[in-house]
Amino acid sequence: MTEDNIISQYIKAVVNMDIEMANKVCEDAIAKGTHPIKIIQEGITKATSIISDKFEAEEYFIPELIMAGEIIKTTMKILDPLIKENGDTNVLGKVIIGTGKGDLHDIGKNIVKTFLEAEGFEVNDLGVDVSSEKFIEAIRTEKPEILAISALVSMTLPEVSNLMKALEETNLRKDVKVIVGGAPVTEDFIKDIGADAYARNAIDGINTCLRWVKQ
Ligand code: B12
Repeated sequence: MTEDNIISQYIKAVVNMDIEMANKVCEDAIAKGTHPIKIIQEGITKATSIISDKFEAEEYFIPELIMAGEIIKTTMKILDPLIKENGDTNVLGKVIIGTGKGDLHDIGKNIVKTFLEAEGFEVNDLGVDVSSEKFIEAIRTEKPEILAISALVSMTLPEVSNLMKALEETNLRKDVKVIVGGAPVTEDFIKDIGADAYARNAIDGINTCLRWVKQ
């Protein structure tokens, strides 16, 4: 079976909520030499986009979103160690990462974290539904080079904007580069709130972070 066929089978298994098949196909893909990042970029991304369309079309509901989240988490348990294994061991800089207030999505954030660690960043993950106060406290005490925020639901965007204001008010803004990612985030939003960068996906985000620390 070709690599593209294996990825298609993975997508089909996730969309059909077949966790056993998804795990089996993922393990087969790895055994046949498929790069873990290809499974994320082509498999997970496409599967979640199909599930999202079905959710919007009211073919799928919350239980399917929850199940899809669980399936992807088990895939990431297989892929995580493989990505880190091939990673860099020099510490490039420190990143504070978290999902913004009001948002419980963490799959994308966790992928970004894995990639950052694989590249050699030290990452402190504050988790999900992180308040501005918690982000500010972590920046004050840990002095990271980069603040990475994930926002998947539109209602979290005003919270990210409030966080940027709080960074200015506490005089910490000049000390950190801020990158924001997640489906509802746009370049215009980033400009409006005065963050430094937007990332379409994890690879894009990691490349920006690498550019910053290697400048
Ligand atoms: C799985 C899922 C869930 C799971 C989450 C499980 C988990 N542990 O994360 C559960 C069931 C909990 C869930 C709940 C809800 N969800 Co939901 N969910 C999804 C779904 C289908 C997939 C998200 C996902 O994991 N994608 C896979 C990852 C790999 O992609 P990603 O998150 O986009 O991350 C990539 C990039 O965006 C980027 N990235 C992301 N963050 C960051 C951060 C940085 C710094 C960088 C550099 C890059 C980066 O890199 C990642 C890897 O490439 C999306 C659909 C979608 N298209 O996103 C809806 C979606 C996000 N959910 C949605 C909704 C509405 C909800 C609920 C409100 C439903 C409800 N009525 O209760 C709740 C919200 C609860 C809350 N307060 O957060 C909407 C949001 C609409 C909006 N714009 O506001 C979406 C878009 C579905 C839809 N089409 O309507 N959901």
